[in-house]
Amino acid sequence: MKPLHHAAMLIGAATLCGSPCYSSAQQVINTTLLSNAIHLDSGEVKAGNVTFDVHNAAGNKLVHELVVLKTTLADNALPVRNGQVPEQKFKKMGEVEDVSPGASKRLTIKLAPGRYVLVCNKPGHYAMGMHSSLTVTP
Ligand SMILES: [Cu+2]
Repeated sequence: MKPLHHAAMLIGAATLCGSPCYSSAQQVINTTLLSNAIHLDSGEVKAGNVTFDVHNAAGNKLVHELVVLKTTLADNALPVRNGQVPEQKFKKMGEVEDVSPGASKRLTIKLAPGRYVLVCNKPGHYAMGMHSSLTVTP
């Protein structure tokens, strides 16, 4: 009885060994879409798989999105044409389209070290302040 109990304890400990045990572990950024901002709970992550847990909490009850662009430009300094950031001018890493008011969607992408900008590219929304920057460290 006693050795069995011991084995169970070891398995339990192994199961508890989650993300901090491996450097390649999943990193989650809680991303909140607001009418005039995009809030990240962390503006810096390590290179590897990054999951954006995107929640639309905007008070304007509009559908929003999250587009991840690789650029060294400041998040408030992107070019705008007809109310939108010309995504084709950047390396687009991924996006979450059409997040309904109050809803959440997830996006997991692999990011190399560098600087990224996140925007909502619904017409006019970038200019309203829906952008944020993210730094990925080696
Ligand atoms: Cu938006």
